[in-house]
Amino acid sequence: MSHYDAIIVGAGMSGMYQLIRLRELGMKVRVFEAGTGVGGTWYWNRYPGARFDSESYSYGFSFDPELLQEWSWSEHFAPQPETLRYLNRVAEKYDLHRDIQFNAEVKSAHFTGDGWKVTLADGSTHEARFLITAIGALSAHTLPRIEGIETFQGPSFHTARWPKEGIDFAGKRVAVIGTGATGVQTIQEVAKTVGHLTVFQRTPNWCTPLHNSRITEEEQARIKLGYPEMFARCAETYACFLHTADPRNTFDVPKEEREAFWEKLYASPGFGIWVGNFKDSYTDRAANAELSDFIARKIRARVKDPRIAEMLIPKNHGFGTRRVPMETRYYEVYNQPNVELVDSKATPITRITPTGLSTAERDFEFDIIIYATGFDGLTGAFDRIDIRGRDGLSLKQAWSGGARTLVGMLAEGFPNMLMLLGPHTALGNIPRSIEYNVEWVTALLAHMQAHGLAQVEARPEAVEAWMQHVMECSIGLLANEVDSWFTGVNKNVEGRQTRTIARYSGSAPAYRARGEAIAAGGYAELAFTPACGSVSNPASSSVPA
Ligand code: NA7
Repeated sequence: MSHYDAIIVGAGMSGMYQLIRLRELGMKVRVFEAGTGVGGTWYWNRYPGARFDSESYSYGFSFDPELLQEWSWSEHFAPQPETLRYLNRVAEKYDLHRDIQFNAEVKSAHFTGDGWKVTLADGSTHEARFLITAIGALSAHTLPRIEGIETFQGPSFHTARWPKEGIDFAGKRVAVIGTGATGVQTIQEVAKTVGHLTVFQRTPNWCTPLHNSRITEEEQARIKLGYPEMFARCAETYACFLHTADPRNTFDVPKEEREAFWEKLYASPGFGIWVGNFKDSYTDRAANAELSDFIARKIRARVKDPRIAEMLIPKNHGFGTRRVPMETRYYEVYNQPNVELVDSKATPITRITPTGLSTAERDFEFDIIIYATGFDGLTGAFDRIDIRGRDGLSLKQAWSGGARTLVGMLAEGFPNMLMLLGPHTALGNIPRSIEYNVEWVTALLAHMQAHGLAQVEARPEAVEAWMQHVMECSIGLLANEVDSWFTGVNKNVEGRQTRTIARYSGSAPAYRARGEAIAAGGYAELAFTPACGSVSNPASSSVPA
């Protein structure tokens, strides 16, 4: 059995950055990664058309000024292969591979009383004082629960398990199941070369134009000069994007001016139309209906067949209450004669067959089936590892009524387990959250080193207070009334059928303020055990800063 100071699970952006920081503390670290390379989300999601919806330069790591100047993003919203090249460059620069074991799927992690024992799929066991999960918020992919799924004889893929060599669609009959952010990116790309495409849509989403473009030399120079200001801007906004809500309420603005504002947002690149809209867009029902009506008119203008246009306009939720897929000529795909849209709510898929699939109405034949059916979000990746804390407590069981955390990074009953993208962390522009969480965890571990502390755990009352705050932040959000991974719903997963307050919906600055307050207060919300002392009641032991 090998021994480390810390084991990090996952070599995506969070695992990579945490490894860099823990080396600076002089810790002996091992990263276990199921894939054969670094990159996490950008390693696994190789489906055609995968790309950023956040501006490339706002998404990259900010911690290394030299890297910021060295790396030149080619497009405002970079495609997946470029992002993976970027992350490989980071790994190379910091020589990360020497501490990462690839093809290493973590099956279980058990707290031993002193630290953690981790078992891999190959049966090997490894021990460490700290367990750091860097397993992503959207990484546990889910296939649909449809009978016969294993019987299809042609190639079929979940978008998050795309073959590295790619797929040729020319002349092929292709099915895409699912129309979330991933399905939309896939559909608009596959439609360019496909023989015939059939899209199975259960719930339409409100999609808006990405307006991607190449970065000119002039823009590149401006971007590189402006990094400090740009990251400062990200630090101020609600979700760390370059865009943030307009301070006005919808109906405080005269109708004509409102329409002009929406037209401008619709014609602008990126998430502005979603997160840069009037501040009551997702809390005021009438405001949301007005905005939804504007987007519906856009869809009607772009889709030639009015019947298809109506099928593509969501009727059960308002604009922005689920993740808004960003698109490039997505709606125009449905004007192609070789593309068909099937309403999977009206006629659900009943069976996957050796040659295609069946609905209650029809049998379809396909050469390729693509499952763009999403992820068991936020807690799914935790559920897939047998994590057991103090006295054998199972994390899955502890969280069966919903995850309970302190700032998304610690859980009661799981000493020395630190979560980098745990539930209830600030989401939005994910790498900005990752960098903050890594810095916070690193500062905590440095504090423990400096004070000779062996164990840390969230105090029950601190978890309770944080959970109250998470609940309060979600009050009044129209998104609470809609099924999606935002509300912890995934129809393909047992136990994920009903809506919960699954994520933190406060602002990123408010989230960081909590983190700062905990650190500045000498970590009074955490219970520590001194290095050579016996394990005492975590609720009563505490060491001042
Ligand atoms: P999403 O947004 O969860 O979308 C999954 C899609 O798959 C969605 O349209 C589902 O319909 C559909 N789905 C799932 N199961 C079925 C079955 N059985 N039949 C028909 N359709 C089905 O996942 P994405 O990968 O697109 O995006 C996830 C996040 O990754 C995204 O938000 C970005 O932040 C990055 P439903 O809506 O449930 O009716």
